[in-house]
Amino acid sequence: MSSALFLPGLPNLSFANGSKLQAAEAPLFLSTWNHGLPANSAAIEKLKSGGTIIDAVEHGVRVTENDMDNLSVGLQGLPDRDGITTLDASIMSGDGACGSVAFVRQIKHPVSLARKVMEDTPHVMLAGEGARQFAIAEGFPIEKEELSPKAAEAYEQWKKTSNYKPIVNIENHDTIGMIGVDAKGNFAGSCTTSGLAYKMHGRVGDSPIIGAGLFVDNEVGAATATGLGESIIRICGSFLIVELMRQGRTPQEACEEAVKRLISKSKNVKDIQAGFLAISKEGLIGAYAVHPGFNYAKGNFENNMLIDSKSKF
Ligand code: SD4
Repeated sequence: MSSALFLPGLPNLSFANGSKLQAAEAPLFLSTWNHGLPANSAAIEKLKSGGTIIDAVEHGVRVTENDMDNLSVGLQGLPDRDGITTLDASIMSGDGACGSVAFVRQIKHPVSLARKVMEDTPHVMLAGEGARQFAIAEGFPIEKEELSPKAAEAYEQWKKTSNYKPIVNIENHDTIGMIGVDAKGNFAGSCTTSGLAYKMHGRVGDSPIIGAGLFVDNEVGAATATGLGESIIRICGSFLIVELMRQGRTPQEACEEAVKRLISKSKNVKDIQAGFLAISKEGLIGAYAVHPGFNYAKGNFENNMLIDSKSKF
């Protein structure tokens, strides 16, 4: 028997670009890239065991933060130019509560620290040493500051040329952004990354910036982003998508418009990859990227599968 519940969504719709969107099942999670699959599974398990939607999106992406093979999320991620791994993360619920941490060191689960900022401080964002001090005060373990063997090897290679040039889909466009909705229509989202490899020390990307890497509003839906953070920040990508949905665009139309906007505000688009995911309160989903190669995981109580996003080029 089906355990999935259904949002009072719209029937299947077709759009001019040929994409077919389905009224989505709730609970439902969308997460960026291959690592979205295990993250979705953990989020679904969390809901099944009685957790809330915010518990689910936190626990989902903690799996990625823990994954030693992942070189773009968590402390095992590739370092900045100075050989230091610094992390960015955010979390948001559909009632407007949100928290984030940026440029934080030695914390294994920045998404959980972001949640503490949201719940236990009057602030939205803590950065750098202040975020680390807050983590210590909250009893988070402080990890040894050393690169994982894979990251150390990659950094040694990189130092031979010290050439910084993002490469579409290959270098490190692997942030995990997760958005989800429960059976009652409560939305939440999370986003966590070690940011661009070999970035300048102190650089912060889109992932911890509410409205850029993540935005959630129960009245409308949710959106998240992955890719070159600078290009996403410039257009307030996730906020833009949610606002376009508020004005009546479907999630797919909104993601496509955000990519169009991003392209119009960026130089050297051939070297820039960015991708967006969205869910509307009607239960529709959207996904779109600048270039081919962006995929995402869609999971509910019955299925969890990888889907290739459409792209502009
Ligand atoms: C950033 N958006 O820091 C992140 C990087 C990313 O996949 O998505 N990597 O700009």
